[in-house]
Amino acid sequence: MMLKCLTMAAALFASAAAAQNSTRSITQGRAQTIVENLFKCPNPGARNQRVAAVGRITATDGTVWTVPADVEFGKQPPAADLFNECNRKEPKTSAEAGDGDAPVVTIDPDGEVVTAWIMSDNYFELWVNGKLVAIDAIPFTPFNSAIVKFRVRKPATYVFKLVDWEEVLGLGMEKNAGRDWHAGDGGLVARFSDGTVTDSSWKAQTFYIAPLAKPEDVIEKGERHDTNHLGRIHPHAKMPDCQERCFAVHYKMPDDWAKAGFDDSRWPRAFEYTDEDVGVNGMQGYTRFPELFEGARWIWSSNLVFDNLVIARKMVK
Ligand SMILES: [Ca+2]
Ligand SMILES: [Ca+2]
Ligand SMILES: [Ca+2]
Repeated sequence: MMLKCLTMAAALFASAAAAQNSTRSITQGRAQTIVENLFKCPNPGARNQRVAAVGRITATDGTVWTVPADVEFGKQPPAADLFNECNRKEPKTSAEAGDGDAPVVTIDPDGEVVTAWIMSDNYFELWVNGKLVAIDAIPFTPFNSAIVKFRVRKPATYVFKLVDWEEVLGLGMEKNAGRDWHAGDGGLVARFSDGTVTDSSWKAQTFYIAPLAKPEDVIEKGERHDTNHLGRIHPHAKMPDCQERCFAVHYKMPDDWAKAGFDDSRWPRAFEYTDEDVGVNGMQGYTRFPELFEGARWIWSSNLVFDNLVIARKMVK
């Protein structure tokens, strides 16, 4: 009897913990700015410059969230540039780009060296087996791309933390397409020299969803945080007109999300997107180098517009 009680208690505790992970936390309105701008572009001639601010907002359940995300930007040097107008690194071809003088980050001294070419809308961090390997050089815009090298033993787990940055903190909106209140969109494309490419074989989970007319627009199906009925890409995504009164839904990231041992088996698969879905005009860090990204697909969670903080994971053999 005692054993049975203990087993039941353990089962209850486990299900409570599982429920906790997928419990939504709801905020409404604009966050308070805590960092005015993470990044200042040293080239005034670079196009499409936006302020990369960070905010803080308290949810109805008392949880305090950092928006658009807690990031490591500035805590170590950024990744080497493939293309970066702010650093006037603008090679015209893959041959001219070379290897970008990227340093090799060692995870395993007896491992193989892997090179990665990465472009994200807007911000990425690359973690390999739980170790931070690369930080995007530009958190919001101009759009840039990176060359990253690391030494690792296989199998290894590649993990991206991805942020679709925002101008209206806490609400996932920006000035765009002639509108003051426009929901921006995300995207990641990467190819690795070991043959790994971003595609739907990756897992992708979303942790911050906005702007929403109502929190119920996020429908939970197991570990899916589904907003597909709102439209998944521009121009099909429905722009809510709630503006300052819009809601956001947040989920706590599991503590070990970057680690190889984290169980992502119940996470949704990554969704693939086309160049047109993402809108690659103006993304020369990608369009100039078709050879470097050959075979790689743009990926994100199921909603390219409303999902603003995404973790993408892939175990590589
Ligand atoms: Ca970037
Ligand atoms: Ca967005
Ligand atoms: Ca974006």
